[in-house]
Amino acid sequence: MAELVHGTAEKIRRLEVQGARNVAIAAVKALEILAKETKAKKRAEFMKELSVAKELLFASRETEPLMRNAVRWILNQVEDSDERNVSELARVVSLSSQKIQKIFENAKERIAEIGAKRIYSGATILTHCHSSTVTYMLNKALKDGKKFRVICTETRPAFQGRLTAKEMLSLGIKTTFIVDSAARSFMHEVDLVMVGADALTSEGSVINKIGTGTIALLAQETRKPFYVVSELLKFDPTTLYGEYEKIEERGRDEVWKDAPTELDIRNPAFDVTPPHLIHGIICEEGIISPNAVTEVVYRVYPWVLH
Ligand code: RUB
Repeated sequence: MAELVHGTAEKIRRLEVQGARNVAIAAVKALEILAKETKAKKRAEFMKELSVAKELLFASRETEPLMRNAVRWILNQVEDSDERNVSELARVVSLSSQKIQKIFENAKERIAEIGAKRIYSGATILTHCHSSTVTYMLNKALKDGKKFRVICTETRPAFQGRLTAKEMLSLGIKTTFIVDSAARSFMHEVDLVMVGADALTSEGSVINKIGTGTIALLAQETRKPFYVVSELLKFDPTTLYGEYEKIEERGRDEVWKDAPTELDIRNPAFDVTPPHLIHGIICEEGIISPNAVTEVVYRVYPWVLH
């Protein structure tokens, strides 16, 4: 059974599935398949399979609390069930997986409705990396009749900005593509910065693709609003209890294949943007201050904190 989940974990690790939402959806779907195909006869055996799957998925990428919250929630639903029958437990996994995907879907819709209102005709929006939440919101603004332009950074080393640029073009949005280091040169053309998130911390910091923090500083320098577009379930509850959010460090080959072996190459996938650089977090509960994140998560998804 582990092989089934192993395949998904590998796709996540290799960035064949990228972006926090897509990663979380792939992970919960993998649990659903595991539940459908399990050969386990006893509850304990099935629980062991789920636990191994959880560890494999968690290890695929370090900075993905949305995936962790979702997987943990599904496992808790199974643990809380009194069922002994494996096929009934498998049903709990399927239903819970579908339920959490529905929560993601509703949040995405709500975020798009709220965020699209901040986009006005004639605006130029700078985004970094590829966030499905941001691109969906931009699509909604377009459907609402707004005419705007997008600037995408290429997002080295894995070039996720190309995904964003292609998606924008396919929607018919006027798009400019720049190298990451050109961001400062283009800030005077930007009206709004809108980026996604991988993790929200209890102190109101946001963790997103490497380079996001630099762009936030540029937005501050030029007094342009810097918005984070994110569902609340990207909150990492362990940060409330003192843990640091781990920043995934990826392989050197992504940065420079065949580089001199004695060269020290570092490749952090994400960086931290502190709350004082964030204008607002556009989430399913509205546009909130980064400092309000813990309270709002506690109100809407109290189970995340337990
Ligand atoms: C993707 C990235 C995205 C967030 C949000 O990094 O930083 O901005 O994950 O995406 P990577 P979404 O390509 O390394 O996964 O809004 O789709 O959850």
